[in-house]
Amino acid sequence: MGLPKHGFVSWLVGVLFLCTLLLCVADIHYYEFFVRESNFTKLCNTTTLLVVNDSYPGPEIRVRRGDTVYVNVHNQGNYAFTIHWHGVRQPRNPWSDGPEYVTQCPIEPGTNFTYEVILSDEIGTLWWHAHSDWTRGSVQGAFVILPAENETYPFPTPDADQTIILQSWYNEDYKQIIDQALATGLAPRQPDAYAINGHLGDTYGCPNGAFWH
Ligand SMILES: *[C@@H]1O[C@H](CO)[C@@H](O)[C@H](O)[C@H]1NC(C)=O
Ligand SMILES: *[C@@H]1O[C@H](CO)[C@@H](O)[C@H](O)[C@H]1NC(C)=O
Ligand SMILES: *[C@@H]1O[C@H](CO)[C@@H](O)[C@H](O)[C@H]1NC(C)=O
Ligand SMILES: *[C@@H]1O[C@H](CO)[C@@H](O)[C@H](O)[C@H]1NC(C)=O
Ligand SMILES: CC(=O)N[C@H]1CO[C@H](CO)[C@@H](O)[C@@H]1O
Repeated sequence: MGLPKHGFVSWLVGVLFLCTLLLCVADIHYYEFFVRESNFTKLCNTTTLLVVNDSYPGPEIRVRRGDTVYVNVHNQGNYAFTIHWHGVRQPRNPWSDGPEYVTQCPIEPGTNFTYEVILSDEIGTLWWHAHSDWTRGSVQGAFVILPAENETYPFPTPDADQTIILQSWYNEDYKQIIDQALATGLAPRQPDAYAINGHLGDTYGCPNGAFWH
Protein backbone atom coordinates (compact mmCIF):
# COMPACT_ATOMS: atom_id res chain seq x y z
CA MET A 1 0.00 0.00 0.00
CA GLY A 2 2.91 2.32 0.65
CA LEU A 3 4.03 2.25 -2.95
CA PRO A 4 0.92 3.73 -4.65
CA LYS A 5 0.81 6.45 -1.99
CA HIS A 6 4.45 7.24 -2.63
CA GLY A 7 3.65 7.20 -6.35
CA PHE A 8 0.87 9.70 -5.80
CA VAL A 9 3.13 11.99 -3.76
CA SER A 10 5.78 11.88 -6.51
CA TRP A 11 3.09 12.66 -9.04
CA LEU A 12 1.88 15.60 -6.95
CA VAL A 13 5.43 16.89 -6.50
CA GLY A 14 5.92 16.48 -10.25
CA VAL A 15 2.79 18.47 -11.01
CA LEU A 16 3.75 21.20 -8.54
CA PHE A 17 7.25 21.33 -10.01
CA LEU A 18 5.85 21.60 -13.54
CA CYS A 19 3.44 24.22 -12.24
CA THR A 20 6.32 26.27 -10.83
CA LEU A 21 8.24 25.84 -14.06
CA LEU A 22 5.53 26.61 -16.55
CA LEU A 23 1.85 26.78 -15.78
CA CYS A 24 1.89 28.94 -12.68
CA VAL A 25 4.09 31.57 -14.27
CA ALA A 26 2.25 31.46 -17.61
CA ASP A 27 0.72 34.76 -18.59
CA ILE A 28 -2.31 35.72 -20.63
CA HIS A 29 -1.83 38.36 -23.32
CA TYR A 30 -4.39 40.33 -25.32
CA TYR A 31 -3.67 41.80 -28.74
CA GLU A 32 -5.92 43.86 -31.03
CA PHE A 33 -5.37 43.58 -34.78
CA PHE A 34 -7.13 46.05 -37.10
CA VAL A 35 -6.79 44.75 -40.65
CA ARG A 36 -7.43 47.12 -43.55
CA GLU A 37 -6.07 48.42 -46.85
CA SER A 38 -3.33 50.97 -46.37
CA ASN A 39 -1.15 52.95 -48.81
CA PHE A 40 2.63 52.62 -48.89
CA THR A 41 4.90 54.77 -51.04
CA LYS A 42 8.12 53.08 -52.07
CA LEU A 43 10.24 53.36 -55.24
CA CYS A 44 8.31 56.57 -56.11
CA ASN A 45 5.18 54.48 -56.39
CA THR A 46 2.16 54.19 -54.11
CA THR A 47 0.80 50.68 -53.56
CA THR A 48 -2.24 49.62 -51.56
CA LEU A 49 -1.72 46.65 -49.25
CA LEU A 50 -3.97 44.79 -46.82
CA VAL A 51 -2.09 45.02 -43.50
CA VAL A 52 -2.55 44.89 -39.72
CA ASN A 53 -2.64 48.29 -37.97
CA ASP A 54 -1.32 50.09 -41.09
CA SER A 55 1.99 48.37 -40.53
CA TYR A 56 4.15 46.37 -42.99
CA PRO A 57 5.20 43.92 -41.65
CA GLY A 58 2.50 43.70 -38.98
CA PRO A 59 2.96 44.04 -35.20
CA GLU A 60 5.13 41.53 -33.39
CA ILE A 61 3.68 39.18 -30.79
CA ARG A 62 6.22 38.68 -28.01
CA VAL A 63 5.33 36.26 -25.23
CA ARG A 64 6.81 33.43 -23.16
CA ARG A 65 6.68 29.68 -23.38
CA GLY A 66 3.40 28.27 -22.05
CA ASP A 67 1.53 31.61 -22.26
CA THR A 68 -1.93 32.04 -23.75
CA VAL A 69 -2.52 34.73 -26.35
CA TYR A 70 -5.88 36.20 -27.32
CA VAL A 71 -5.88 38.11 -30.60
CA ASN A 72 -9.02 40.05 -31.46
CA VAL A 73 -8.85 40.46 -35.23
CA HIS A 74 -11.08 43.20 -36.70
CA ASN A 75 -11.55 42.94 -40.44
CA GLN A 76 -11.93 46.51 -41.69
CA GLY A 77 -10.73 45.63 -45.18
CA ASN A 78 -12.45 44.44 -48.35
CA TYR A 79 -11.61 40.72 -48.23
CA ALA A 80 -12.31 37.78 -45.94
CA PHE A 81 -9.31 35.93 -44.47
CA THR A 82 -8.19 33.77 -41.56
CA ILE A 83 -4.99 34.06 -39.52
CA HIS A 84 -2.66 31.09 -39.31
CA TRP A 85 -0.40 30.83 -36.23
CA HIS A 86 2.43 29.23 -38.11
CA GLY A 87 4.19 26.50 -36.13
CA VAL A 88 1.93 26.68 -33.09
CA ARG A 89 0.26 23.38 -32.30
CA GLN A 90 -3.39 23.87 -31.39
CA PRO A 91 -4.65 20.37 -30.60
CA ARG A 92 -7.22 21.64 -28.13
CA ASN A 93 -8.47 24.53 -30.18
CA PRO A 94 -10.31 23.84 -33.42
CA TRP A 95 -10.65 27.57 -34.15
CA SER A 96 -6.97 28.15 -34.68
CA ASP A 97 -4.92 26.33 -37.22
CA GLY A 98 -1.50 24.90 -36.69
CA PRO A 99 0.23 21.94 -38.30
CA GLU A 100 -2.89 20.01 -37.27
CA TYR A 101 -4.74 22.06 -39.80
CA VAL A 102 -8.40 22.67 -39.09
CA THR A 103 -10.45 24.62 -41.59
CA GLN A 104 -11.85 27.74 -40.09
CA CYS A 105 -14.52 30.11 -41.39
CA PRO A 106 -12.92 33.29 -42.74
CA ILE A 107 -13.39 36.57 -40.88
CA GLU A 108 -15.73 38.56 -43.12
CA PRO A 109 -15.22 42.28 -43.75
CA GLY A 110 -16.91 44.37 -41.06
CA THR A 111 -16.67 41.58 -38.44
CA ASN A 112 -14.14 40.51 -35.82
CA PHE A 113 -13.01 37.23 -34.31
CA THR A 114 -10.91 36.49 -31.24
CA TYR A 115 -8.31 33.75 -31.60
CA GLU A 116 -7.21 31.84 -28.52
CA VAL A 117 -3.63 30.70 -29.10
CA ILE A 118 -2.60 28.26 -26.36
CA LEU A 119 1.17 27.79 -26.32
CA SER A 120 2.66 24.63 -24.90
CA ASP A 121 6.32 23.78 -25.48
CA GLU A 122 6.91 26.01 -28.53
CA ILE A 123 9.92 28.31 -28.19
CA GLY A 124 11.77 30.58 -30.62
CA THR A 125 10.68 32.87 -33.45
CA LEU A 126 7.61 31.72 -35.36
CA TRP A 127 5.29 33.86 -37.42
CA TRP A 128 1.63 34.52 -38.05
CA HIS A 129 0.13 35.18 -41.46
CA ALA A 130 -3.22 35.43 -43.20
CA HIS A 131 -4.82 32.84 -45.42
CA SER A 132 -5.41 32.58 -48.22
CA ASP A 133 -3.25 33.13 -51.28
CA TRP A 134 -2.18 36.74 -51.62
CA THR A 135 -3.26 38.01 -48.15
CA ARG A 136 -0.29 36.31 -46.49
CA GLY A 137 2.02 38.57 -48.53
CA SER A 138 1.23 41.59 -46.38
CA VAL A 139 -0.88 40.39 -43.41
CA GLN A 140 2.00 38.87 -41.49
CA GLY A 141 4.36 39.39 -38.58
CA ALA A 142 6.69 37.71 -36.11
CA PHE A 143 5.56 35.54 -33.20
CA VAL A 144 8.42 35.54 -30.69
CA ILE A 145 8.24 33.01 -27.85
CA LEU A 146 10.87 33.59 -25.17
CA PRO A 147 11.76 31.05 -22.49
CA ALA A 148 9.40 30.99 -19.48
CA GLU A 149 10.21 33.38 -16.61
CA ASN A 150 12.38 30.99 -14.65
CA GLU A 151 13.82 29.16 -17.60
CA THR A 152 17.08 29.72 -19.40
CA TYR A 153 17.69 29.89 -23.15
CA PRO A 154 18.78 26.61 -24.75
CA PHE A 155 21.99 28.52 -25.68
CA PRO A 156 24.02 31.28 -23.96
CA THR A 157 21.69 34.14 -23.03
CA PRO A 158 21.93 36.77 -25.79
CA ASP A 159 22.69 40.42 -24.93
CA ALA A 160 19.91 41.56 -27.25
CA ASP A 161 17.74 40.25 -30.05
CA GLN A 162 16.47 41.76 -33.27
CA THR A 163 13.72 40.37 -35.47
CA ILE A 164 14.57 40.42 -39.18
CA ILE A 165 11.82 39.83 -41.74
CA LEU A 166 12.79 39.51 -45.41
CA GLN A 167 10.08 40.38 -47.94
CA SER A 168 9.49 40.79 -51.67
CA TRP A 169 8.20 44.19 -52.77
CA TYR A 170 6.00 44.73 -55.84
CA ASN A 171 5.12 48.11 -57.37
CA GLU A 172 1.79 46.62 -58.24
CA ASP A 173 -1.33 45.16 -56.68
CA TYR A 174 -0.03 42.01 -54.96
CA LYS A 175 -3.45 40.36 -55.29
CA GLN A 176 -3.29 40.71 -59.09
CA ILE A 177 0.18 39.18 -59.20
CA ILE A 178 -0.87 36.14 -57.18
CA ASP A 179 -4.24 35.75 -58.94
CA GLN A 180 -2.39 35.77 -62.26
CA ALA A 181 0.14 33.19 -61.01
CA LEU A 182 -2.67 30.92 -59.80
CA ALA A 183 -4.59 31.30 -63.06
CA THR A 184 -1.60 30.52 -65.27
CA GLY A 185 0.10 28.03 -62.98
CA LEU A 186 3.33 29.99 -63.42
CA ALA A 187 5.47 31.41 -60.62
CA PRO A 188 4.83 35.09 -59.75
CA ARG A 189 7.10 37.53 -61.59
CA GLN A 190 10.32 38.70 -59.96
CA PRO A 191 9.67 41.36 -57.31
CA ASP A 192 10.64 45.01 -57.96
CA ALA A 193 12.69 45.08 -54.76
CA TYR A 194 13.46 43.23 -51.56
CA ALA A 195 12.67 44.59 -48.12
CA ILE A 196 14.09 44.07 -44.63
CA ASN A 197 11.42 44.74 -42.02
CA GLY A 198 9.50 46.63 -44.71
CA HIS A 199 12.44 48.87 -45.64
CA LEU A 200 13.90 48.72 -49.14
CA GLY A 201 17.32 50.23 -48.43
CA ASP A 202 18.89 53.17 -50.27
CA THR A 203 20.28 51.37 -53.31
CA TYR A 204 17.14 51.35 -55.46
CA GLY A 205 17.57 54.87 -56.84
CA CYS A 206 14.45 56.49 -55.53
CA PRO A 207 14.19 58.65 -52.41
CA ASN A 208 11.01 56.82 -51.37
CA GLY A 209 12.94 53.59 -51.20
CA ALA A 210 15.30 55.00 -48.59
CA PHE A 211 15.93 53.02 -45.45
CA TRP A 212 14.04 55.40 -43.19
CA HIS A 213 10.77 55.01 -45.17
C1 LIG B 1 -3.46 48.19 -33.15
O1 LIG B 1 -4.07 49.45 -33.16
C2 LIG B 1 -5.00 49.66 -32.10
C3 LIG B 1 -5.69 50.98 -32.34
O2 LIG B 1 -4.79 51.97 -32.68
C4 LIG B 1 -4.26 49.61 -30.78
O3 LIG B 1 -5.16 49.79 -29.71
C5 LIG B 1 -3.61 48.23 -30.66
O4 LIG B 1 -2.85 48.17 -29.47
C6 LIG B 1 -2.70 47.98 -31.85
N1 LIG B 1 -2.25 46.60 -31.79
C7 LIG B 1 -0.96 46.26 -31.75
C8 LIG B 1 -0.67 44.81 -31.67
O5 LIG B 1 -0.05 47.06 -31.80
C1 LIG C 1 -4.83 54.92 -51.28
O1 LIG C 1 -4.60 55.54 -52.51
C2 LIG C 1 -5.68 55.47 -53.42
C3 LIG C 1 -5.22 56.01 -54.75
O2 LIG C 1 -4.53 57.20 -54.58
C4 LIG C 1 -6.85 56.26 -52.83
O3 LIG C 1 -7.97 56.19 -53.69
C5 LIG C 1 -7.22 55.63 -51.48
O4 LIG C 1 -8.22 56.40 -50.85
C6 LIG C 1 -6.02 55.56 -50.57
N1 LIG C 1 -6.36 54.77 -49.40
C7 LIG C 1 -6.06 55.12 -48.16
C8 LIG C 1 -6.47 54.18 -47.10
O5 LIG C 1 -5.47 56.16 -47.90
C1 LIG D 1 -15.33 41.77 -31.25
O1 LIG D 1 -14.73 42.89 -30.63
C2 LIG D 1 -15.43 43.33 -29.48
C3 LIG D 1 -14.82 44.64 -29.03
O2 LIG D 1 -13.42 44.61 -29.01
C4 LIG D 1 -15.36 42.25 -28.41
O3 LIG D 1 -16.05 42.65 -27.25
C5 LIG D 1 -15.99 40.98 -28.96
O4 LIG D 1 -15.82 39.93 -28.04
C6 LIG D 1 -15.33 40.60 -30.29
N1 LIG D 1 -16.05 39.48 -30.88
C7 LIG D 1 -15.45 38.36 -31.23
C8 LIG D 1 -16.31 37.31 -31.85
O5 LIG D 1 -14.25 38.18 -31.09
C1 LIG E 1 4.85 52.48 -60.66
O1 LIG E 1 4.43 51.13 -60.81
C2 LIG E 1 3.79 50.86 -62.04
C3 LIG E 1 3.33 49.43 -62.01
O2 LIG E 1 4.41 48.55 -61.79
C4 LIG E 1 4.75 51.13 -63.19
O3 LIG E 1 4.08 50.97 -64.43
C5 LIG E 1 5.28 52.55 -63.09
O4 LIG E 1 6.28 52.74 -64.05
C6 LIG E 1 5.86 52.81 -61.72
N1 LIG E 1 6.26 54.20 -61.62
C7 LIG E 1 7.46 54.56 -61.21
C8 LIG E 1 7.69 56.02 -61.13
O5 LIG E 1 8.32 53.75 -60.89
C1 LIG F 1 7.60 34.17 -11.67
C2 LIG F 1 8.48 33.39 -10.77
O1 LIG F 1 8.21 32.24 -10.42
N1 LIG F 1 9.57 34.00 -10.37
C3 LIG F 1 10.52 33.37 -9.49
C4 LIG F 1 11.77 33.01 -10.25
O2 LIG F 1 12.76 32.55 -9.36
C5 LIG F 1 13.14 33.48 -8.41
C6 LIG F 1 14.31 32.92 -7.60
O3 LIG F 1 14.15 31.56 -7.36
C7 LIG F 1 11.94 33.80 -7.51
O4 LIG F 1 12.32 34.76 -6.57
C8 LIG F 1 10.83 34.33 -8.37
O5 LIG F 1 9.68 34.49 -7.59
